[in-house]
Amino acid sequence: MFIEDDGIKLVAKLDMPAPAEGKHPLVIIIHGFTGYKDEPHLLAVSKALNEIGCATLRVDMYGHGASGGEFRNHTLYKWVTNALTVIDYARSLDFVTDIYLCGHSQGGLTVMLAAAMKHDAIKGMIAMSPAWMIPEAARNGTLLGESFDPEHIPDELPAWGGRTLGGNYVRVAQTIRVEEAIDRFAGPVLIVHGDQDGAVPVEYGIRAAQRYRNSKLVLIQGDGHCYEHHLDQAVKAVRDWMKEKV
Ligand code: FER
Repeated sequence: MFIEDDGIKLVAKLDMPAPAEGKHPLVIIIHGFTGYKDEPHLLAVSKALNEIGCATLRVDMYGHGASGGEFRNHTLYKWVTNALTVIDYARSLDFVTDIYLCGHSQGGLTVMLAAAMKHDAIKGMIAMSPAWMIPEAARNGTLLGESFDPEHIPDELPAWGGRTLGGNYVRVAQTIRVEEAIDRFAGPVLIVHGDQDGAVPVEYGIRAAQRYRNSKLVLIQGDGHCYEHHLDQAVKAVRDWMKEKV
């Protein structure tokens, strides 16, 4: 199925808990940069949440997976407005009680920003390896392992896997102040981060957990960006945290 955001089709998958009857909390799950909704770590989180009575809604964001838009044209503003649209879609479903957000990496940054904007509609948030260094790195000219002049941003940057990213991605990212967003969300937050993450340094997970007013931090020892080694531990952290809420 898809959710339409101003003419862009966002492909999404809604998974219900068993039994499906009655009302349930819903967790919106958002992938990272170059990711998609069916990545193994997202499927594992989704399944675990279904098992404890939560519905899940995994969404391909602008320019990613099967959704509309070109990768090179995606920006954090587009992802954030996508997230706001998906939240409104979730609010329109009559089986939904509380809405939670869960995002991985750039999706983690996206849910941090969206939770701040819609804090009255979001019960809680899970940020997995949240890539909230992106705005700072864009201001410093050090994104994607490349250096550039942050005052003279190239029109195109090489991204992972032979992809090309438009310079407007950087221009948008430079304007975002994540600390302000953190301070605008007072609900419960779970941060999960592998301490060997090579894409997003674990210090960012630690600093986010310190700054959120109501947070829990789970560090996964010896694990990387997508929980390649201890996915079971990352999933357990999400399940245990969520189980206390439902
Ligand atoms: C970067 C490092 C990490 C970056 C993006 C990420 C755009 C995001 C990772 C992810 O979402 O998995 O330099 O630049």
